[in-house]
Amino acid sequence: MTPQTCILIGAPVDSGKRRPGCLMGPDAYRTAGLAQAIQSLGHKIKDLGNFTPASHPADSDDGPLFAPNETIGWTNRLIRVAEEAMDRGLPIFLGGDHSLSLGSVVGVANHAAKQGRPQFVLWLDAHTDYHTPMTTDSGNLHGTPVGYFTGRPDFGGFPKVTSPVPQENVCMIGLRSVDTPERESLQGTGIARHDMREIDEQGIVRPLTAFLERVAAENGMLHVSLDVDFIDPEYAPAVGTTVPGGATVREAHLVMEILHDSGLMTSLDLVELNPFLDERGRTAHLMVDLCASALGRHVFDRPTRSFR
Ligand code: B3U
Ligand code: MN
Ligand code: MN
Repeated sequence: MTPQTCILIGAPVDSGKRRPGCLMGPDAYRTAGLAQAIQSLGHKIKDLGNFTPASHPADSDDGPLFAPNETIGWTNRLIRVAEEAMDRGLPIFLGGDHSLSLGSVVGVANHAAKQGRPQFVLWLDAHTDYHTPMTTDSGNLHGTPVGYFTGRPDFGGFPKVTSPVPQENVCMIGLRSVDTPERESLQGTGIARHDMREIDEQGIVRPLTAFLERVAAENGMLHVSLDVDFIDPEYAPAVGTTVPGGATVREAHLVMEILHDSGLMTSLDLVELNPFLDERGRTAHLMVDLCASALGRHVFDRPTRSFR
């Protein structure tokens, strides 16, 4: 990979669910040596520090949604930050819970639209996060980003999505916890959904490379959203919603290594790390190591896999 300028964007978003702690994520990544790991691979780092939400009305305790106004504030802020960062390098959003992706993905998709290039999204997660504010049972907006950036209705109060990511350009890998309304609304969409059974039967390389070939064929921009719970909680315990049966450390690294070989990734989210639940920083360190794999860390040189 040619050397990149990686823009670190601290997004201590904690409003997307009730259990607090993800606000410590950005600083945990820094403490675990993220910048040093990236620099040692020959890339430049620009750390923009930690952002705050755009001003918003106070949230009340009544109503079906948890902290919607704060999440709207974050979405407004992160759309702008993402749009600007895309002009300067490869943004890495340091979460923060997954509701930060309402902003990060819409921002990078706006930038892609300006360039006249299609936006693609690789969603690495146990969950599909395809709810809308009307379908969520939990009221936790970290379960809604894919619904939002693909242009589902009922996101009243949120910024209008002017460049929705086409369903056909979204690929989800790692699924093992999908709510009934999400399953029903996903049926008949063009969103590629790869659950853990498929990974167990066929391996993780096949769905990934099939998707990357499409991104390359269409000269797309590729946003990768890595939820800690994509990985099995045995290796990545620092997450609020542990779902057993996730990707192994080896599968997760392989995904990142192939992403690097492809040269296609243009932006990245690291989300749902809750350092309060970690064991001596091991989950933060694993996420840093995965990010390093995505940016070129490897054991031996090998002929590069070309997707073009
Ligand atoms: N689908 C459930 C659970 C969930 C989604 N994302 C996470 N958990 N991390 C919900 O609350 O929407
Ligand atoms: Mn998620
Ligand atoms: Mn998840």
